[in-house]
Amino acid sequence: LAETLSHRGSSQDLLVRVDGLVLRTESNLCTVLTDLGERFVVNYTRRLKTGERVATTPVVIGDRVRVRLEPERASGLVEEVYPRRNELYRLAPGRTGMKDVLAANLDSVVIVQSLRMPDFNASRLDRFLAIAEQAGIPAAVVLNKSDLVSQSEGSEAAEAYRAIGYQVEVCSIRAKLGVERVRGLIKGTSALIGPSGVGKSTILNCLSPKLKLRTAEVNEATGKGRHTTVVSELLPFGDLDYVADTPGLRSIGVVELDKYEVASLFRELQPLIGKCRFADCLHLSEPGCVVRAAVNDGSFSDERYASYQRIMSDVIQAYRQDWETGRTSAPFEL
Ligand SMILES: Nc1nc2c(ncn2[C@@H]2O[C@H](COP(=O)(O)OP(=O)(O)OP(=O)(O)O)[C@@H](O)[C@H]2O)c(=O)[nH]1
Ligand SMILES: [Mg+2]
Ligand SMILES: [Zn+2]
Repeated sequence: LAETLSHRGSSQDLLVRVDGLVLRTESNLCTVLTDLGERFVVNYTRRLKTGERVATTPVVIGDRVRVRLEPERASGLVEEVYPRRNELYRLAPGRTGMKDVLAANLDSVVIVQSLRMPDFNASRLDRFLAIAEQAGIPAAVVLNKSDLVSQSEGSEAAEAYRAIGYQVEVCSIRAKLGVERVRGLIKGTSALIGPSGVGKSTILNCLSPKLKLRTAEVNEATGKGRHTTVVSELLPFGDLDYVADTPGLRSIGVVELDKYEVASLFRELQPLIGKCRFADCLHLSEPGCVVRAAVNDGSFSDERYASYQRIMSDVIQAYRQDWETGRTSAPFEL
């Protein structure tokens, strides 16, 4: 009997199980665009284990999923998240040690910063670049609001990062300068990420006016954004592409990173890896260190080295915390 039932059920199953792309997630609902072009808002279960390091949510934008639709298609459930090609993640805010996955299966990430309001901050940009490197997703940089600074200020910041090998576009959406060069950065499935108030939603509205995303003035007194976008959403862009508008991020910390891997997040250090006198060199104060030699001869900038030291100190602190809370049993050594 069971066999007949499951057999009879299977022809129906074909009709009610569909594959699709996650466009948006909110609490435990997500919007899925099926391969047949229909949109459904369906549930997913948060299978969060405690005590173990896990992600804050099991389903993110960009995920490919299989959905089971209930009869009449009134509701549905994500049955399976297909393996991810890549994932962009940061350390979840708070002292959780958890991984906050921002998006999956991206072809590129566009890191948006403003030159003023909020002010450009190289160390913050370096953290965004670091998580993109860790994810192995090609990153480009947009420096917006060039109308608020001198031309030399914009080009100086841009040149520093171009020299490392990143594509950098300086633009002003307000003055309509550089808009098309920014459009050129969005190919395949991309995500715009950055702090609040830098103009991510304004950029997308300018490139695709029908989107009508909500934007808001930054706080005049503090120069900080107001966290206007609250949910990440993957939006159809052009005929074939998708682009995500995401909420401004207050903090970017690395997670699931070993202290020996920090250098690999700095593109200009990649050719130097393995060339120090000691194989376990952390490039802090060891003798015969080629990274510190690069700082001394100016080929690795002081600002980028300062960013390296900050990320290293986070990694060491996280390791110490894991060791104290019993998450790792490996002996602690600096
Ligand atoms: N001066 C100037 N202001 C701009 C420019 N681009 C955007 N803005 C303004 O910056 C403010 C913030 O823009 P949003 O698009 O809301 O910023 P966001 O990055 O989406 O911010 P969150 O959604 O909070 O993460 C708005 O008042 C925009 O009009 C620009 O090129 N120059
Ligand atoms: Mg926004
Ligand atoms: Zn070294």
